[in-house]
Amino acid sequence: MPLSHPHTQTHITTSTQATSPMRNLAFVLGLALVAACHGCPEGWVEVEGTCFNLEMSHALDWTSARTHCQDQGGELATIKTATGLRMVYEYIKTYALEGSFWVGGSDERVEGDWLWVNDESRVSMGTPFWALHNSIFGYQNEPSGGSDENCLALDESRMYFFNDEDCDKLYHPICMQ
Ligand SMILES: [Ca+2]
Ligand SMILES: [Ca+2]
Repeated sequence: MPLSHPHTQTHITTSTQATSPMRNLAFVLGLALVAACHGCPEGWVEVEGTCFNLEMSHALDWTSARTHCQDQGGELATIKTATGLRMVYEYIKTYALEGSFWVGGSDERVEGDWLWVNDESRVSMGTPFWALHNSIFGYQNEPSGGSDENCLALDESRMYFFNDEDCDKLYHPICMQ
């Protein structure tokens, strides 16, 4: 009877069950959705501590969109950080929402002086907020509409970056509370 070397008596452990990548993905998405809903009413999404509602059932001109939000005790949304804009973009893409959105920025009072209507603070200009457009001077940031475009939209055709638009266009309000 041959003696076996003690070091050869290794126990082969059975390989652990391969975890499904799809299951992992579902788990991560589930966490993200739970996080998105935390602290906000159902159907609203938390963006940097504020609850936003992207109102897909309404398409209104900017002034009516603002009134609609105020009627719910809120205001058209303010987006002051790149992170906040990114979160709204991710939400739009995650839920495959279509159309452009009104947010609470305006230069109606003084052309070119963009203010958030909620607190009258200045809207940050340039990248990374405002969309690019091709002009005779090459690519430049919006706004480019002058006195014809005085309301702030997240423009579907511009990857949801900021664009000044004609306030009479009918877009979905993004309300905040
Ligand atoms: Ca303007
Ligand atoms: Ca424009």
